[in-house]
Amino acid sequence: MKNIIIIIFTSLILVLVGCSKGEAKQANIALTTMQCGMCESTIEKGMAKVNGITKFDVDMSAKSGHVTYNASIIDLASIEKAVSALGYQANKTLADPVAYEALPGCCKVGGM
Ligand SMILES: [Cu+2]
Repeated sequence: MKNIIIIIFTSLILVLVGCSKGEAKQANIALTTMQCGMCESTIEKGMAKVNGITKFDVDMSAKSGHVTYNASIIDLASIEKAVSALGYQANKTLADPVAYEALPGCCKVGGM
């Protein structure tokens, strides 16, 4: 009887740990085309609206983003697309040309 309780308990814990691990994922995204603090806030504000993204921190000096997301709602490719839709390159996903054109001059590559 004691053994059965231990087995049930152990499997319950394993299931709980397994679930939380499967959902919350983290990744670094290279944001090579960002130029200034305005880019940072554009990306952070834009990403905050995307369903499935829990957190998106932009590191200006490193030109990269650290994202925490729910893998059962969104995948990395969709996150890259969402960044692209804001006018920025994400990893190897190129910026959406229309969104890029709409960016302020200071936010364009080599812009001023
Ligand atoms: Cu900018």
